[in-house]
Amino acid sequence: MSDTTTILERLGIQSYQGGEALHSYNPSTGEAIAAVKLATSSDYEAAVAASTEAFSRWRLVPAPQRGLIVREIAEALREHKQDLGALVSLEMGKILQEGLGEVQEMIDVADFALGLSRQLYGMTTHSERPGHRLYEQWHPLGAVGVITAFNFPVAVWAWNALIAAVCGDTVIWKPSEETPLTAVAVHNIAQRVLKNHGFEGVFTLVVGDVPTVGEPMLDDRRLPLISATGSTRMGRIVAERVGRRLGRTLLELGGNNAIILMPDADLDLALRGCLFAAVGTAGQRCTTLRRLFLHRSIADAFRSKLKKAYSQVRIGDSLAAGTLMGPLINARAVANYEQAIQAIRAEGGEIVYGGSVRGGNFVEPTIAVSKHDMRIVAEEVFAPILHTIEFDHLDEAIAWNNEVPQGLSSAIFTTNLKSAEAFLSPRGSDCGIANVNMGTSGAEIGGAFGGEKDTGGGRESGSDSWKAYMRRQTVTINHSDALLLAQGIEFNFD
Ligand code: UN1
Repeated sequence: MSDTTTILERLGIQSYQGGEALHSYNPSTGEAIAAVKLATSSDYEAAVAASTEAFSRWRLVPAPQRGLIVREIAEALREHKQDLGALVSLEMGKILQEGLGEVQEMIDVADFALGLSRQLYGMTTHSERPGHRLYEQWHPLGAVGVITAFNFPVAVWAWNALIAAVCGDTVIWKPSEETPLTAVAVHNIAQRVLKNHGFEGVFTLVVGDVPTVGEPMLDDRRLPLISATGSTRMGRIVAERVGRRLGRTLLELGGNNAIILMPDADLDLALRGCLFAAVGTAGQRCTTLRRLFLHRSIADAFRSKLKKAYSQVRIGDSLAAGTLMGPLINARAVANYEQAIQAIRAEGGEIVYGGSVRGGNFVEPTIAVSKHDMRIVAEEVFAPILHTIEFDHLDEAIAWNNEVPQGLSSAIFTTNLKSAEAFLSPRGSDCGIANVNMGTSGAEIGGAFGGEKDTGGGRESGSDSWKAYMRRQTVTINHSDALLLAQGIEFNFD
């Protein structure tokens, strides 16, 4: 496809011709797009060496100056937004609007990181001793390992890398093996800026497999923090292995997100919110709406509206104009979709819309009528399958919202203040994200992003998530002439 060639050329990507190559496939067509050199163990070692060398200098650059370099990266991303967005769409399969949105998310984080570079505040408090000053300061942590997933192949790297960079860390990036090209493109863009400042090693990219790159990262004491996005299964392995060496982890794992639809809700608003949250990115966001709790009094009517809306979702090539839902990432994802459909039927659920594979990696967005306690309902299936579940009382819906192992995102649609506040109260949603009158996905970067329980507990992107990338140092300075001990201890030796 000549369009593809032009995009790759403009982004400076040349297909690798050698033996140890990783091929990237367009999930819409199954065709190979280009190949990338697969990293060896010595490539990994070289990346860690470059990263730790760069850290020894980067940590001494004042944070606001680091911010200015990140600002240049933001400018470079702005220049390449169209091509990068198209490449994300081509390689990952999300529609172009969402591909562009993902690049915008990187730009937004870069802008946030620039401001943050002047706001890495430490607090000061009053010492109990006269002539003493007590305060906290935040120092860079070191070379940080960032492992990203295919579904947000570049934005999640930016959440981590651009914040870590203003904090004074360097970053070693292991992207998903499904999406190496977007990683190479983004890395090259950032690299051109860093090179101008003599800081190439601040970001290193290692496109490699789990045994050669992923596992060594987990065991590598030179990487004080591993930030990983992916399945709960993967997160458990990361937490255990990194925990064994008492390293830090920042985990952003599976979600099983729900919306509670109250009878007093604005149903047109809710329809739009549910549609984007359930069908957007073909159900492959960690924030995708998977469970819709419908108040019994409006359940049938809303399900009919939803089915009508689903019938208007055009499924097709991710880059084609008018497509609202692209393909799943690969054949394994399609098989998981089919298994989940079977499991729903086997457990007594009913498929009332969709449920079939269209060919290739394309599947139909699916609506099921399910029960809250079906086993399959507790699982995160990375596909556009929406369980609709009827409830009678808000308390019951909140309990069901919370009963799954995951705890990422949640929402309620209501015009009743009391219902909204109950959902947000300590007896309400147990998730890291709780929305009112909007869907579960599409969070802004300014908030802290992440969730509880099997979602891993990490927070990334906005707010004070930066603290995860720094080490805190508590400092006490004695500017008196006496050596006073805290807690009033006397310790005299003559
Ligand atoms: C993810 O799916 O891993 O809130 C991240 C959202 C996006 C990020 C999703 N801003 O849906």
